[in-house]
Amino acid sequence: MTNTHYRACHLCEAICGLVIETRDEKILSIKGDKNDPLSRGHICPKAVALQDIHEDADRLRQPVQKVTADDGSIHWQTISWEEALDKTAEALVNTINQHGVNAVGVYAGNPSVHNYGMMTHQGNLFRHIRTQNRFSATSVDQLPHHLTSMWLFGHKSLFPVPDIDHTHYFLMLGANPLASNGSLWTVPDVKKRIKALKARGGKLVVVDPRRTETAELASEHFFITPGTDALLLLGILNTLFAEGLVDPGHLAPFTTGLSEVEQAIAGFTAGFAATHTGINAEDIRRLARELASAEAGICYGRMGLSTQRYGGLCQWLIQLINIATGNLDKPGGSLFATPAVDAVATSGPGGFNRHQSRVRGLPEFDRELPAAALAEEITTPGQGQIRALFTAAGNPVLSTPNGRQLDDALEQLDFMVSLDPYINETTRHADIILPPTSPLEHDHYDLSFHLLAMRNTTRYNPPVFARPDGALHDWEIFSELGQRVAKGLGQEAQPAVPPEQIIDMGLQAGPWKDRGLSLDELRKHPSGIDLGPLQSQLPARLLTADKHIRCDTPEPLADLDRLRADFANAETGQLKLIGRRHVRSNNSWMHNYRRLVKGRDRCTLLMHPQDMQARNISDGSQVQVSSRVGEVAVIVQASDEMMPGVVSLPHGYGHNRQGTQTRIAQAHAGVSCNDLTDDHFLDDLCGNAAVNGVPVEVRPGQ
Ligand SMILES: Nc1nc2c(c(=O)[nH]1)N[C@H]1C(S)=C(S)[C@@H](COP(=O)(O)OP(=O)(O)OC[C@H]3O[C@@H](n4cnc5c(=O)[nH]c(N)nc54)[C@H](O)[C@@H]3O)O[C@H]1N2
Ligand SMILES: Nc1nc2c(c(=O)[nH]1)N[C@H]1C(S)=C(S)[C@@H](COP(=O)(O)OP(=O)(O)OC[C@H]3O[C@@H](n4cnc5c(=O)[nH]c(N)nc54)[C@H](O)[C@@H]3O)O[C@H]1N2
Ligand code: SF4
Ligand SMILES: [Mo]
Repeated sequence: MTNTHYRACHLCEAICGLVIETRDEKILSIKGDKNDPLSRGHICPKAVALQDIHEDADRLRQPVQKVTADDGSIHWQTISWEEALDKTAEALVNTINQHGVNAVGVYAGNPSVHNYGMMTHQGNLFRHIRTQNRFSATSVDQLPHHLTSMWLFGHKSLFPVPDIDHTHYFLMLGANPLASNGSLWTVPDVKKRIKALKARGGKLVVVDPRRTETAELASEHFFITPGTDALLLLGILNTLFAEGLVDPGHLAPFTTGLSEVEQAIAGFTAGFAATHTGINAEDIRRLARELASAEAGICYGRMGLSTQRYGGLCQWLIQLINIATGNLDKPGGSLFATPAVDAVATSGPGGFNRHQSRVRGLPEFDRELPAAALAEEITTPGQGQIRALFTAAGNPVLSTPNGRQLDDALEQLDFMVSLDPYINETTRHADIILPPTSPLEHDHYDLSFHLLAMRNTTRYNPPVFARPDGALHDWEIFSELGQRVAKGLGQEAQPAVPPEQIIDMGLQAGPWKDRGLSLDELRKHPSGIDLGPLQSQLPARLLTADKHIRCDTPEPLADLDRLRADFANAETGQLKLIGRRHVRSNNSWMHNYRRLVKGRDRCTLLMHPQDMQARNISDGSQVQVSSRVGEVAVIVQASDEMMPGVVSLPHGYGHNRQGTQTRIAQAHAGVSCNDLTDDHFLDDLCGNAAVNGVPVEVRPGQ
């Protein structure tokens, strides 16, 4: 019998609604759900990968344990869940008893936020391991946004969301939604929305060192020297002040500190920005004027700004510009979403620098340390050294700076366990791998992404397939381990309330409870329920103590000194490496699906012909790319999409390592960009990795 299932795609932040047809255990088709009020039928080529993930022969279905033979050879032995959970808990408890809680390290990766059971239940385990050595992909990603939101709006997850459907002017920096489908901005079908913006006479301006797919669609594109965006944003803000264009509008009664900011940034003129960014001063002033005079406008920046040397300053300045132009909390500007289950209401506001990493003294954020410090915390002896590591849904060997160093460090651990469906570059170092059910075997609710969505909607999906006998969901694995570790440590375990019950309670207590929302109600609307466009809601939504926005944040203001000093003696002429995303790929783990990897090699170095000529490099040849920490050999592709002086390499490749079991990925191995990125090249303000703007050299291959 043919069945029709409605299901969100969980692979990226666009959370597209899908219609999946099945017959018995077979998937017949995966299509976009036209009735989904958010995605309106949109999908990208990755949606079909849900079937490939589900059916992948390399995906583990049973826990495995590493067995090393006398001759040193390694094989993975299937073990029962009971044994795997008991052994894992025992190793964690022993480590804690012998060396203290900080001897256990934890790394949580990106899919954790796309899988709501992991979010609701990781605390069931982690509350018993109160280690300071917690790490996640946040510090290779959106850390500056959390800090900005905490500083300005009183909560780490109150993110202003660009209201693209109603805006007239969009200044977009360091983001490529045509490839990424949007980030910290859930915006399915972004291409159509950009076209609509232009069709109604609006303007999209893209600032990016590469003329990206999004830039091609823009009304105007500016190349910018990587890592100089803070100067551009300061030049814009400075112009707004200098030309009397600052008008916070309805924010004025509860916004303070703008005049202190005005004084602090006085030297950072458009002229100063022009000398370093590559954008001329008059253009910078024009951008400021256009944004200020637009009926409603947006300033938004993403990975290219978040993961560079001044990510914290950049994200803070972006919000100051939105505030100063009166575009925050305004339809057509950037607004806060009102999710039906409001994770903001039920989570702590976040904290910063309350403790520091042991070896390098890097600041904590929200009880997590920068991922760039993970390797040294494993390899540096002393009290608090990490001896056992728990990774969940992460591949830090390919995702964090100086990945080779981490790759080596993981071998030094006494014990490692990974909650992951694959034996990949990271999990190959584990002693035990605990594979969860396939995504289609568990239910789904977007706990994170409704908070970031450009329209308020809500949707719940039951599982598409029943889980195989004995298989465990991610949340159950956390729960089971939590119980065992608690017992071993003589603590009380948390009861395992299924995630859907938590959602049901959240819906009934949430901001839309008057609409009668509950899990039962959502089950009646499989394509989701539309709750309408984003609404203006300040100052009520602010979580600052006095419901004010204080713009003169001490930390970023102090960081201006670093910026000033760095650019007073900035080196020029050095090639800079930036990243690149492609719509058929996703971070490090979607290269094992034939339909997605087919076609030409995507792990190539893009370089401007001028830079190639200067180095005697010919198109399509192999080149050596080197940085302070490493070197890779890769095929170069001549491209006038690149700003001269800038080269681009995607991340998430480098699959040709011994002992991994991802056969298709190995055949499309590529090289890891993070073998070049530097664990000491950070945004010193936040501790976030600067994977963009890394100084490199490129020379012809041997
Ligand atoms: N140079 C450079 N580095 C980057 C970036 C960049 O732009 N440039 N981007 C950064 C960003 S934005 C991010 S988010 C990080 C990502 O960094 P990570 O989160 O560390 O890496 P992923 O590649 O997302 O790996 C996800 C892992 O989760 C597993 N997995 C997938 N689904 C599930 C599931 O449902 N349950 C469990 N338990 N496991 C699952 C996969 O098998 C894989 O091992 O990379 C960062 N690194
Ligand atoms: N297809 C696909 N989709 C994805 C992902 C994926 O890997 N593949 N990953 C998902 C994840 S985890 C995330 S966080 C999002 C990221 O979403 P986005 O941030 O939209 O994605 P990126 O393609 O990394 O865009 C960053 C842009 O910044 C530019 N850039 C680099 N350095 C600089 C700089 O110094 N200044 C400026 N102005 N620009 C710079 C790059 O050229 C690039 O175009 O995408 C998500 N969606
Ligand atoms: S854009 Fe593609 S990967 Fe992202 S949610 Fe939609 S279908 Fe999935
Ligand atoms: Mo990310």
